[in-house]
Amino acid sequence: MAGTRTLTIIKPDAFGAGKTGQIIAHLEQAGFRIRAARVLHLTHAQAEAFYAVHRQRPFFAPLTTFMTSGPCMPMILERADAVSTLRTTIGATDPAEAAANTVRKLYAESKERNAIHASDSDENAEREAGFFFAEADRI
Ligand code: 3AN
Repeated sequence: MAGTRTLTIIKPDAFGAGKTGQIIAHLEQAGFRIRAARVLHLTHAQAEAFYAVHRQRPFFAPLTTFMTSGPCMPMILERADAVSTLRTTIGATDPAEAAANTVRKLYAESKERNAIHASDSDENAEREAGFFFAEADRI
């Protein structure tokens, strides 16, 4: 059965551009409720650990540089069928390919600076939630 929680990150481009409020409103209107949230500026070591699965990809260095370029905002979100619904809500990795009214279509600049992260499986949602939040930080 699909899980009810997922992990999102409002990335440094969107956070720095002051789009956080609009993105959270979009997520809440899609039925998500915030169960944990924080603001932090990732170190390179943290960004490399978070994206370790992409270590061999050509975009790994620019991705970790971008993710450490300013503060970001990880959140645990809850609703039914959380992982797949959030993936649909944020849209394709490249905003040029994202469907109308998705977060990336509305707020992302490019495939590299694409406003928001969302876990791609229940297993990764649990791992990524644990990366940013202790049990005591969640409601
Ligand atoms: P998504 O964020 O849509 O799940 P992933 O997990 O394939 O996409 O990639 C993680 C992040 O790496 C993306 N959010 C994007 O910022 C970056 N990325 C992915 N593919 C590329 C690419 N071909 N060129 C540049 N950056 C990329």
